[in-house]
Amino acid sequence: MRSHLVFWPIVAAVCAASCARSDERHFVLQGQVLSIAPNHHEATIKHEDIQGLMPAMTMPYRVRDPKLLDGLAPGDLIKARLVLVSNDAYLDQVLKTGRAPLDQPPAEAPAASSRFELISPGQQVPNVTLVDQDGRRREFDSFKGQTVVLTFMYTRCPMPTFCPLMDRNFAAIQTKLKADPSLASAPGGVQLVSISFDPITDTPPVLKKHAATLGADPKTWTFLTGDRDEVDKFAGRFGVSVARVTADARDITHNLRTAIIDPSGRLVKVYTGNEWTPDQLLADLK
Ligand SMILES: [Cu+2]
Repeated sequence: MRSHLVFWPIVAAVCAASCARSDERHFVLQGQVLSIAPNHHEATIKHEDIQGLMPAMTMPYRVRDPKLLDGLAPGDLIKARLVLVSNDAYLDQVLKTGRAPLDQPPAEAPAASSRFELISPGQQVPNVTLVDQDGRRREFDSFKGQTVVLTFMYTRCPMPTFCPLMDRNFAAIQTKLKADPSLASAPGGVQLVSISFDPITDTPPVLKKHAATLGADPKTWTFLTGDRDEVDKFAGRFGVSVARVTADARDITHNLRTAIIDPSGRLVKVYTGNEWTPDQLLADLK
């Protein structure tokens, strides 16, 4: 996967030919349907490289029109148009091109979530030594005394509905915290923590720049990374599954988890995926 800076010109070339609206980007997705959500709003697709966007990976894709997934079943091969807008991504023009037997998942590479024991609400979150956006060593335990809202991300994530959405949600939470003194005065205050599971790219200077781009106030919102295996292990205990399936260590397939941790360091709640909103999380904080 290339950085945004590198793939923008490619995208611009693709868009010049095909973009209906200036803020839309279109890509060709080809792959195999692994599963379809019962409401037909989402399908998990194992897809080939998406030229100019991301390497081959398996992940869920939404459709705006559930009828597009009618008649499809796991195993079907499809070709579709992937539409990216500034804060959304969805498939349209879904075409079935064939069928193939489903691969069994490789037994030697279980998902991180099954390799690490999940922490349950009420349990103590384990400590881990990380490094912050200023390059300082940071124990996760040092956030004790504050209510922590924690998420996992990486800065090169190309899907607007994944990591960039977590960033936008955290930015919205930061704004609302500042506007609502009752929240800011919660015991110890509220600390936002974003941990990158891509330490190869997300060095402290990269995280610092990313934080500045998002308008993150270093007093309220900390960016961390660390040893890759340590981060995977820590993230895995919240249910984050990170897979690096290709030879290029920077290619990452992952899911999303966001957690609230109380000032004593106990897990309060874990949000799955990208379905939660800043308002829901703030209501839970209260
Ligand atoms: Cu991501």
